Amino acid sequence: MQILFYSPDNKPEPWLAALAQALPEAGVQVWQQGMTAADVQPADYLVAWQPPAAMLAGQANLKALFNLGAGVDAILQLGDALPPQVSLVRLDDAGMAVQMAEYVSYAILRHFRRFDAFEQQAQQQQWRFLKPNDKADFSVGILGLGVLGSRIAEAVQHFGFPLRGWSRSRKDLPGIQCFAGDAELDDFLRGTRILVCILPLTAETAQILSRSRLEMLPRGAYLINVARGAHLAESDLLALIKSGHLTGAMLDVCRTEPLPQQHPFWQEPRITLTPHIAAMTLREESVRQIAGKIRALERGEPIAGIVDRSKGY
Ligand code: NDP
Ligand code: OXD
Repeated sequence: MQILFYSPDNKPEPWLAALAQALPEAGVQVWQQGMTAADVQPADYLVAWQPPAAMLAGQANLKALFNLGAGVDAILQLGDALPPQVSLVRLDDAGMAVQMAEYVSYAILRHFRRFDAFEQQAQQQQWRFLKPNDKADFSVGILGLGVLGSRIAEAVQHFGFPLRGWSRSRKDLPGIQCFAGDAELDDFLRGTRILVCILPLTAETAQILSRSRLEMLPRGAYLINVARGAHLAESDLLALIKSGHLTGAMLDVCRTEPLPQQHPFWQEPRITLTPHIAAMTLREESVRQIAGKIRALERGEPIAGIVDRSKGY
């Protein structure tokens, strides 16, 4: 069995060691920029994050492409370069869900408990009481109730926030007011004080956080985007914060990453930025999951996590 590996950070060695340990029977070749089909052995499986189309050239024996992340938007942009008979497999939690739950819980509590305001006071050496917020006024709404969104919901539920979630198909989750489909999005937004976006980036969800949608949130709402930068109309967010409709945002993802130095987000103190670290790919867990799935495929068994390309996730 032959695996072709690619990671844009150009540090394949620890991945090669992990793959060799988990799948000693496999030969693994690293794909590098500039390689042509003639440089590459025919592979059965690709394991990659943000692979360029050139990596797929001439790979006629390919059975599956394992994405080293949950979001497959970058791979689907390759279009026809990824033949339809090749299964595209996303990481299925692999240690990301608990990280996502930690990040979003922190962001919610930091805002709800007014730690963001206390941080600013401390910078000015101010020891001043601020009136606590009332949890009943802080309904948390989660856009996306998949692998990561449902784990966020489970974590947030423990703190007693009123909780609502939105997905494409209808869910029935205890303690969560569930909304489904475009027809119920407006109602979902109107009752959401803290909005969490954990949707995949698809043709339907791109730019979903636009001015008209964010204006449906009640005045004083707060945004947490841990999905993709292209979900958000960035200038609309800034305008709504400046107008006071939104109190602020915590963003782990931006349209251009790294965020350019001149981007106005850096100058807006009500926006908290992190560099796409909400849930990182964990090497050991990911390789263990991928190795298990490759073995299952080799035995002719079905696996979880195959992307439905017609839906885009
Ligand atoms: P899943 O595929 O498991 O879940 C996606 C959820 O979004 C599902 O509930 C799905 O509905 C819902 N959804 C998709 N399209 C629509 C739509 N048009 N209308 C309504 N609901 C929709 O994905 P994950 O939870 O694993 O990951 C979500 C995203 O998080 C990834 O695609 C990635 O972009 C991002 N991510 C960010 C990371 C970071 O560090 N910032 C790390 C990892 C992931 P249904 O259940 O009905 O199918
Ligand atoms: C992912 C990510 O999609 O890290 O896994 O953003």
